[in-house]
Amino acid sequence: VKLYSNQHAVNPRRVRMFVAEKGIDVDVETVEVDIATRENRQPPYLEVNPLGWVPVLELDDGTRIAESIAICRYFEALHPGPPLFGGDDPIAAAQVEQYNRHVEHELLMHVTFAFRHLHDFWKDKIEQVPAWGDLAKRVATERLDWLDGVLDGRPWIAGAHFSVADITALCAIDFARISKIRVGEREHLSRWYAAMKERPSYEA
Ligand SMILES: N[C@@H](CCC(=O)N[C@@H](CS)C(=O)NCC(=O)O)C(=O)O
Repeated sequence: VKLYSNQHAVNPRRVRMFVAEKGIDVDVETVEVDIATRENRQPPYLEVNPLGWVPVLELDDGTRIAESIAICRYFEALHPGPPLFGGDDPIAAAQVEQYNRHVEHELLMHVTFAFRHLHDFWKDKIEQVPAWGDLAKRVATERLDWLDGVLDGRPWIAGAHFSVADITALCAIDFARISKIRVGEREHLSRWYAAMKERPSYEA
């Protein structure tokens, strides 16, 4: 299988961390796609993903999966252990889904908007709306307070067990640094972040 990826980008890292956490022994050939030169927005990459995003997983039969959580779910179905989507327990699965979506929509999305609308990397590449970036940065910072509260009294975001929600949050938080949004003194988030850094998947 091939993974169309970018080593600096946040969403491909989610997939790499997921694969590392699973300990999957699968031969994934990484194809680096250069976002800086807009390679992802031109043919032939647009045939791989007409939306121009990475990551995309391409199976040996040519099937493409072009959404990071869909890729993770594919690997989860093939390799159920350790369960990173809550496993067979309906409540645990619902909690993981809830928190992963909360982290995606409340934190990662705003971190992404802050980067896209404020950082020089995107200058002359996309239409930047700085006021949108400022607002997104403020919201992302507030969401770190929310996440600090979530982690009060529990080791991982969805509860007792490490899950894909932790991977999404870690990737969002590391990616936020480029926009000068940081964990700072938040007690529970700091403890969780230190634990995340200890995991071998952190280097993925
Ligand atoms: N929801 C998609 C989002 C993918 C996405 O935002 N990818 C970014 C990199 S992290 C990208 O390809 N950006 C290139 C661009 O905007 O041109 C997923 O999770 O797979």
